[in-house]
Amino acid sequence: MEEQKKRMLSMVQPSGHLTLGNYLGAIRNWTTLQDEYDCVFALADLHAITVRQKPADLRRNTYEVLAQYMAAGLDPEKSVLFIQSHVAAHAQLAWVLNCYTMFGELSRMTQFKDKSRSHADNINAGLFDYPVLMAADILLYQPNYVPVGIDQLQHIEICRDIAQRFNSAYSETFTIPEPYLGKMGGKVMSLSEPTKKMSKSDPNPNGFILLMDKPEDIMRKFKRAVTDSDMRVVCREDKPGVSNLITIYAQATGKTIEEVEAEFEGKGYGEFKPAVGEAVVEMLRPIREETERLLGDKAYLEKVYRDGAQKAERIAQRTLDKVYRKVGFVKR
Ligand code: ATP
Ligand code: LTN
Repeated sequence: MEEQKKRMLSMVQPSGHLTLGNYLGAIRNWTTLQDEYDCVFALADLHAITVRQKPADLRRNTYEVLAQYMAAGLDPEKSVLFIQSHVAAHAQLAWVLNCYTMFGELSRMTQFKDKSRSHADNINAGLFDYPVLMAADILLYQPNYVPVGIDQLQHIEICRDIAQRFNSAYSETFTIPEPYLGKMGGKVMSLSEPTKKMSKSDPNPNGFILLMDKPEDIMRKFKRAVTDSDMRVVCREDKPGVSNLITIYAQATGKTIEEVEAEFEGKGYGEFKPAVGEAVVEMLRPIREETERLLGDKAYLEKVYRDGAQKAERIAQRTLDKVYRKVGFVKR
């Protein structure tokens, strides 16, 4: 008997251009999982509007991120690729789950606290409710694993709590998902403030590398990256800037941390930083070129997201029907 593959699901918000952090922390790991798992990957546009988006930018970024998913190696023949707002069940299940989520637990979410600080003029209910929509995204597809970066672990935890609460109030309804962390790249740090994560919504563009950045911009940002005055290329807790660059270089070249340290033993940052820049330029070049090619073929991108939505809807609707039945809604 053929063993059924385990399922994986993850999403990225099309709230800006993707960074090296999104790539190393998320998408690159996903591409290696496609054969082993039954994979579902989506663009979380419903989540993106929890902070203000210009409509034209949101639309363009959604196409761009879809193209980048594919350019990075996600294959629509193997994985389900779709746009969250195309599958109504996400918003529908989120409403039901809202009624099984406590105000107190949502108040403790660090992302909510951080974003309330950075968007103090727009602390809307969607921002507060974000983890519940994310729980719906996940639970609809009954995945075993959710590959994310470290920053999202708290949201996976609350998703598990909500699922368990629902399962014990009714009967087994949801698979309880596990987070899945890649070996490296769990957290790529900002180049300008290496104690903060690299983030596409950082107002300082020197802090992040975008997948679409031009080679000369990538080189400049790495040359300017914040390090320290001790010139040794070693990975150590009190050297967050250098440690971050070593990890990035290791990932771009496939070397281990020890190999990188040995390679730059006795050499200073003047040699190390441009080497990191070049390695990243070469890693990203094919992705940038393929993204540009795909963006020129809108008809193909549209076919991919339409087919994806159809497949996703079939899975999601089955779970939503079950939930509606269990809570006591009358069948239409
Ligand atoms: P924003 O800055 O708008 O909050 P973001 O850049 O943090 O966005 P998300 O869309 O929230 O990106 O995240 C998409 C995926 O990329 C998630 O799985 C997240 O954990 C991962 N990720 C984001 N930034 C990093 C990072 N610096 N290092 C590792 N993984 C990251
Ligand atoms: N909150 C996530 C994006 C996201 C997600 C999801 C990730 C939305 N829904 C479901 C995994 C599963 C983020 O900002 N990284």
